[in-house]
Amino acid sequence: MTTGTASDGLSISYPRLRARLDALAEIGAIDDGGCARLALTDEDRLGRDLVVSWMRDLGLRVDVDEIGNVVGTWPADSTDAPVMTGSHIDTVATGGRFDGTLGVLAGIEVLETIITAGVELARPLAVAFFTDEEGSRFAPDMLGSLVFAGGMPLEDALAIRGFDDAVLGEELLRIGYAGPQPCPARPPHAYVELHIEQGPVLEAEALTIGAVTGVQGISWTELSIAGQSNHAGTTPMSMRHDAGYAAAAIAAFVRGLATEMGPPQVATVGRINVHPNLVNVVAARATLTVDLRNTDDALVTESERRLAVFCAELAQREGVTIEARSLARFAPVDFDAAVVALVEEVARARGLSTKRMPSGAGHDAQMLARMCPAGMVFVPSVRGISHNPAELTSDADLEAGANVLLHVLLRLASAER
Ligand code: HGY
Ligand code: MN
Ligand code: MN
Repeated sequence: MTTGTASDGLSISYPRLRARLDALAEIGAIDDGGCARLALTDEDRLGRDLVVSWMRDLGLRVDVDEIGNVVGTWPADSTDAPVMTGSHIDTVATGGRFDGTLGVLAGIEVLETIITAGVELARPLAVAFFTDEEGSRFAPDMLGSLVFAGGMPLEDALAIRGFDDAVLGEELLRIGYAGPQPCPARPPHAYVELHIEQGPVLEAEALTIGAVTGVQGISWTELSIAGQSNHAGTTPMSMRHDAGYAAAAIAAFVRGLATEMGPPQVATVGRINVHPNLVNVVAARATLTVDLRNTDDALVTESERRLAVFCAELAQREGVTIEARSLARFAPVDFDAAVVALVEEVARARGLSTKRMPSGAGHDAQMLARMCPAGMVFVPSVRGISHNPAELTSDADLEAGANVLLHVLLRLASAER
């Protein structure tokens, strides 16, 4: 049996972690080494089945809740609130192999290391993967952890219709992951998530570990534009009600708005669909999504207001109608100061360079922060690239991050308080 102090020398097995990362990446594999496992698709089901098999092989108690979140707990018969880690295994359609999966598989690796070493802890441990973190098929993002934390009623989440018109609850049943565990869940004792930074900061400053202080505010809006289809050759410009032009004007506007507001404001039009989408037809309709983010919630609200004013003027000028539907709106979140300090302390004790920093991306940890002390550990992204098959983090950084997670969890699970 290993006690808390003797476990200071513990390290994860990187080859075992890497083998699981690569095995999971085979599911939904796309060109250039990327992954496509959109939430609740068959690829997501196969990925879930594989990760659950690893949890069961480790002897964890595996619980599936009503929104499909999966939690593996050790000891299997424990009833106390666990120290939890985890993330997500769903991906965007052009994803990499580390976004989300690193947090889940490093969590399994940490538990395997602790169980194998026979470490006795004051608290149980748990590793989770949450449903539909990406929000790319069913908005909003971080949906499963939002329901887990009580931020959205289960029935509202199950009724969500995806961008592909599928109904979330039906897809959850179809893939066999509508579980019995009630939502919202009982709060864990604490939650710490390991994740790739997905941005350029750590690499640019040649740092290894990010002690994440929180997550910036997020606003997603879907805009539906209705104009009038007409002949591209015969219709004078003054007579057009061009939904395609209006969509493009909005995309240009939000780019200009973010540039004018300056960092950390960002704005993205990631989806644009026009109808009938033909070379010689002035578009009758267009739908697009606008993603606005800032660490300052007042500035997120200001950017939403500026967008609404622009759309009203554009609709009037172009003789189109523009309807807005909010898909996601999350205020910035601050992580628990003691958890942030613990991440920093453990990283420094392991001789790793570290920096306190906010997250530009949304994460399940921001929802767990509603129910318990939460924090995150970042490792660098090569060239700051993510949501792209070229997503990459070095083996050394992956291993360093997983070992920081190991020792942060050991400290949280050993502490009596
Ligand atoms: O949208 C996000 O920031 C996350 O990738 N779901
Ligand atoms: Mn992620
Ligand atoms: Mn992502």
